[in-house]
Amino acid sequence: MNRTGLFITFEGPEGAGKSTQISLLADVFRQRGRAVLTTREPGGTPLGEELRRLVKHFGGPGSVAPEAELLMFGASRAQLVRHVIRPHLEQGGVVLCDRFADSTTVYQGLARGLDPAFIERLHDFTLGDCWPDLTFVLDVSVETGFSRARARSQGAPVDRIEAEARPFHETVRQGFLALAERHPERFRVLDGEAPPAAVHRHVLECLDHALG
Ligand code: Z5A
Repeated sequence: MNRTGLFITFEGPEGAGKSTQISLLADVFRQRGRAVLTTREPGGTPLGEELRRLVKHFGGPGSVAPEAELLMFGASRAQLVRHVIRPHLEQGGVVLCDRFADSTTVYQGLARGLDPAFIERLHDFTLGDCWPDLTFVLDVSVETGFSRARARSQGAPVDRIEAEARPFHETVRQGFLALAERHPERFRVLDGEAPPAAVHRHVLECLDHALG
């Protein structure tokens, strides 16, 4: 892929503050005169948004098989990469994405227990070489994530995945930390429990350091 842009993703447990930080960072890039595109997974394209609704809220008869869930996330990502992310990067723009392939590695691989080797092959198929340049993991405890999410939804879990039990979300948190440790060149782990302005400052410090 011939690209001159910058691709940054934000990951972490639910309620970690990803959307908040993406919005703050997008403003900084705009002030610096960069063409910024913010997007999210699942979603970010008309097809992806349909898949998002299904994968989060499917309420028809029968549960969603983990294998089907994995492929829905993969389908949404394949579409997003080809129709949105790659074209913007090829034009030299900045892409800020709320979750990406690492969420699949952690949620479907570690927490759902699907075959990690197959997930790697799925990443090859859906992304090719379109991996992020930098990935921030905003680390928060499961309690903090739950209480932020529940405050927003006035007490009720808002989707199928959020409604999973506490050990599932603990596995997710530990999974992101382990992944970051395995790939220190791409990942930066930040304390997502700090106030939003402090997290934002750390994001900018990491970014300025990474970009020289
Ligand atoms: N999923 C998957 O299983 N496999 C995949 O491949 C992908 C995703 C891509 C998507 O749900 C679900 O799909 C997700 C993973 C799964 N399920 N779970 N769990 P989503 O997109 O609806 O939700 P989310 O990604 O989990 O994010 P979120 O809950 O919307 O939260 P957030 O974007 O990280 O946080 P926020 O919206 O910026 O902040 C949440 C609240 O906390 C809000 O009221 C803020 O004002 C507040 N906040 C933010 N930062 C702070 C700080 N620093 N201090 C205090 N309060 C804060």
